[in-house]
Amino acid sequence: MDTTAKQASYVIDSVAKAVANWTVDEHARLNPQMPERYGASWRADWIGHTLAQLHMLAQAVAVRSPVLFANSVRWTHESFEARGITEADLKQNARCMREILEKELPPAISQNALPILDASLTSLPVQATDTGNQNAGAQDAGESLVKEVVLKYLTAILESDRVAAESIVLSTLDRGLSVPDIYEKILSPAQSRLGQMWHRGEISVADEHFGSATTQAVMSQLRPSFKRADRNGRLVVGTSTPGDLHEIGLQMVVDLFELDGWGVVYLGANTPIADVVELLKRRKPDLLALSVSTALMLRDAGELIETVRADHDVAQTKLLIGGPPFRSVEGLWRELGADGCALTSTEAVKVGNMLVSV
Ligand code: B12
Repeated sequence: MDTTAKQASYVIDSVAKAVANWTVDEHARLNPQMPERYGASWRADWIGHTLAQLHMLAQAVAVRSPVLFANSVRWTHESFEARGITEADLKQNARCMREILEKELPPAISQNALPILDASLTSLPVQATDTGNQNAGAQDAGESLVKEVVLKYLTAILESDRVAAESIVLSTLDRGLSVPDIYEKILSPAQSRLGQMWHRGEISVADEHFGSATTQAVMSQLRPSFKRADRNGRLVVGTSTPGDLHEIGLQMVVDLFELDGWGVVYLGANTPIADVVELLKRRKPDLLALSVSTALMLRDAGELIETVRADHDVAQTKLLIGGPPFRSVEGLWRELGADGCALTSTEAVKVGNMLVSV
């Protein structure tokens, strides 16, 4: 990561609370009918939204990506419009935020942030979204089986029926699907679909939690049917950044490395950077697989990579990165200093093998 951009990013985060309050004050001054339109919690709600935008702007500044911020703004608008919040108000809020940032930030900082904010207010072309691989597998022979199973699995989840959900997926083993197929064509698209429904306010957080817990239970039950290749002597450590609570994508990735014959040290979600480095020193893996589940974790991912690179004991560890933000912003993994990037778990194993063979 560029040092100046990174510093600007931290400054934006540190002033975010104050800027969010001033932005909402200004927004309400220009639109006195806000309390009436958005109800008793209007102020807290808009401060929450503005804060979220500022934190995302900070991440986009750190990795110097207007596309990242524009995608996030568009993504937020989709969700807010589904909840009755108008595009006009969201744009007005963004304009007020811009005004405050321009007034309050030192020019050395604002020159990193304002062009990124401005690009989102104009018609910046948006690249692919991060809604996940919902159509994975649609083109092959098992297409109709896969579609049917995803639908039945989601229905069982929405009915809170864990036993039915588990047996729907586990029975596909007898119908010829492999574990990687089940991960990529059933569980992964089902999780993405749950995310989309939650984003649009169609299901509750509880439904999403139930679905994710069920997916993890299914994955554990698939382990006895793993057909592992002979051990190849390679070792991968799988981790995510501090504060990242998503673990399903990373778990899929490391499971497929295991099937390919690799030894796996899976750290799961939310691992402190110092502890990752200490483990790398102790285990000396061939590969570090770093999962970044949302754009809000990008700067920490960059910090983790920089810390690994700065420690001469582990600096040479090959570093593979992946997760939803890399689907929508080309070249982002290079900006963070990784050696390679993959968008799915099957691709992760291919790229991982390539990285350690050179
Ligand atoms: C389940 C879920 C959660 C659960 C996670 C539970 C768990 N035990 O894992 C919980 C409730 C904790 C959660 C919280 C949040 N979430 Co969430 N979550 C999801 C959801 C619905 C599914 C994630 C998932 O399991 N996907 C399935 C896996 C298989 O897909 P994947 O992660 O993309 O992984 C694949 C690839 O990316 C790749 N990959 C992944 N890791 C790696 C690593 C390497 C090395 C490689 C090579 C490849 C690779 O391979 C995987 C397999 O193909 C997604 C929606 C979605 N579209 O994915 C939102 C989503 C990721 N969450 C989102 C958000 C915003 C949040 C919150 C900020 C919400 C909030 N306001 O609190 C918090 C953040 C909490 C935190 N600090 O981390 C957003 C991110 C948006 C963005 N622009 O960045 C999403 C996209 C939902 C949305 N509607 O906007 N979430």
